[in-house]
Amino acid sequence: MATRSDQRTPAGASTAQPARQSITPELRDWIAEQASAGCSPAALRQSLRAAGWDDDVAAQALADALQAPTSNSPEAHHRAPPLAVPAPLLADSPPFLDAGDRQVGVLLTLAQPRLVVFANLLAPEECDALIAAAAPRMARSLTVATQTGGDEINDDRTSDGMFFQRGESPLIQRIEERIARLLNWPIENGEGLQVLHYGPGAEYKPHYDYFDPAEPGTPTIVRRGGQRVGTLVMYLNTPEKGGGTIFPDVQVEVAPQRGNAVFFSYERPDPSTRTLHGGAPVIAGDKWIATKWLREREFI
Ligand code: PD2
Ligand code: ZN
Repeated sequence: MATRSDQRTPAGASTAQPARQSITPELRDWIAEQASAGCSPAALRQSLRAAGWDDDVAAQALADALQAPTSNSPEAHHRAPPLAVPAPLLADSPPFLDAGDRQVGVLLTLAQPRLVVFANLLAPEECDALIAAAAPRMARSLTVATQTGGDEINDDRTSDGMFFQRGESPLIQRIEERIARLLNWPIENGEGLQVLHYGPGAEYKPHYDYFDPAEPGTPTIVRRGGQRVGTLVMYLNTPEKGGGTIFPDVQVEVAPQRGNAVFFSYERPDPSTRTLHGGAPVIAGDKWIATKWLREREFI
């Protein structure tokens, strides 16, 4: 039987099964992937039984998955249940949040899209140290090529950038721990921090950060950690003019100020989240940011 190297057992099944088993989107996706890799329904049913699934549930899951679109398909995302997303603890409207080693200010919150502007997430020295560590490694920014799942130069993004490895230095590790605490999201689910530099006139045209389910490269991309479900853009300097982060659907513009950050989450890969956003052109001076994208699952 053909199995994917990173997922050898039916998703959702474990040795300790709950009394009532339910057919999760992960299980449906796993079945669809195995079937498209050439595995017969009978062999799949046997695998599910061996993994502890009740035979009736296995049969229903097979019938379901082999006729319904998967949760990554464009037809599916309207009816797919919302994904869990990172979420700062804002229920009692605190002016500051405890991010472990730092109190972070809450300047603005919006419900739809779910958006929060933070103050003093990074100390000025941390911003300077990030820029200094990133500067020698900058190259013309690439974006994920949704046709193939690889990287490509994109004319919509006229900035230079680089990625740090997760935890690659004590500074990066400390900032990542702070972000994980602030956003209530496992550190392992974060992509490596990306630093971008925009010169005068440079911009990042409006886009969504999730991977479009209609693009052919998306299944390859989301194999590593699932969908993106949240974005944190941290401002490492204060441009003289321009360079705000814009949200055209709700006509919001966040002013880039050193140490501050804007966070937004998206519970499905769909424009209904109103998370269309862009980096407005820098009018004078330059702009440095560090972006942390958060995935559904561990990003290896
Ligand atoms: O530079 C920004 O403000 C910006 C705008 C849109 C950054 C990103 N997207 C990003 O890093 O995804
Ligand atoms: Zn973006």
